[in-house]
Amino acid sequence: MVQPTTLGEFIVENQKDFPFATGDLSHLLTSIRLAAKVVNREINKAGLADILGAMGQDNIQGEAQQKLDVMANDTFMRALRSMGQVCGVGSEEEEHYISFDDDIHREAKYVVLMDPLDGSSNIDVNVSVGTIFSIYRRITPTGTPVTLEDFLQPGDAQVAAGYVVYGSSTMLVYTTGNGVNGFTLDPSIGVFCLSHRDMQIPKSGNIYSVNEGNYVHFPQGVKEYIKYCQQFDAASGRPYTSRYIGSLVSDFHRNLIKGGVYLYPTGTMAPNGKLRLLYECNPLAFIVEQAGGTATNGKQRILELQPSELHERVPFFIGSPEMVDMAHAFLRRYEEE
Ligand code: AHM
Ligand code: MG
Repeated sequence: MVQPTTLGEFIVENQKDFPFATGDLSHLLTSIRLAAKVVNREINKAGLADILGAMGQDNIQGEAQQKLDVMANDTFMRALRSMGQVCGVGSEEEEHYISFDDDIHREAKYVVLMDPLDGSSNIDVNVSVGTIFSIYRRITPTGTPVTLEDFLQPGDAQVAAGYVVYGSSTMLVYTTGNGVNGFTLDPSIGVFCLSHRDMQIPKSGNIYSVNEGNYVHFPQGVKEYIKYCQQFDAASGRPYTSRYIGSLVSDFHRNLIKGGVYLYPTGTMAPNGKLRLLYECNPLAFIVEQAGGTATNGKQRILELQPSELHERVPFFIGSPEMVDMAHAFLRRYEEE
């Protein structure tokens, strides 16, 4: 029987492709892999914990039930702190960045930005959720405490990024700038196995993903693009299909595989959109570009934006390159009028 390549083997085999590799990044990815398995286990028993909670018990272990997004944050923080490669972490769950300020971690080269449990409002209804992460080399010298400047780097400076989707199966997808690879968790042995080698997003597709409840608040160019997606045109396969889970990682993952476009534009209710540049948009933008796709704020590449704050929001257009281009054409046309 042919043995699948495991994530652990893949990380080690590909370490040589990484410039200046000392093994630190490999160790860091190993911590993320471990935390992902722990979070996966907790999410899988969330429904059961609710039943026991409703029966007056706390949860299976008899502990008070912790909110899953807090649990995911704690789990990833602990895993990232447990090894010596990370000097600080910015998280959606934390107002300020966390500095790992001790003798060992001050010497570390990397900072991590993460959304530990994206789409967590979906857990109650058994819909897939995800973790998103982004890794940078620090700018400040090693041996000193990390500063905000280390986190506010443009996405082009990322050395690695990835996501975990806790879905009908659990997958970890990541890039270190040499293409995108996906690993599916085999729950029977607790190992991520290489299942999607060198992922490429189709140049075009027939899926558009947007929260159409916000339609009346969108810029005219976005409204017109949505109408274009809905119009009949046999040659280009329209109308497109509308698919919106409301869980960014899942919506992105589907479009990456099938081809499609995801939009979270500005709106009168959300002047900068909703999604966060540093730990939602940048990592997915790095992945999509590595897979041959495009990610912009409607005008500029996401990866070129200079962040100004940790929890900054930006409008987000991501997916198959020809579809994002077409959305841009509509934005430009209606901006000019
Ligand atoms: P969260 O980080 O608070 O979970 O919010 C991000 C989520 C994304 O997963 C999803 O794409 C988006 O919010 C959905 O927002 P909306 O409900 O406005 O469509
Ligand atoms: Mg989020």
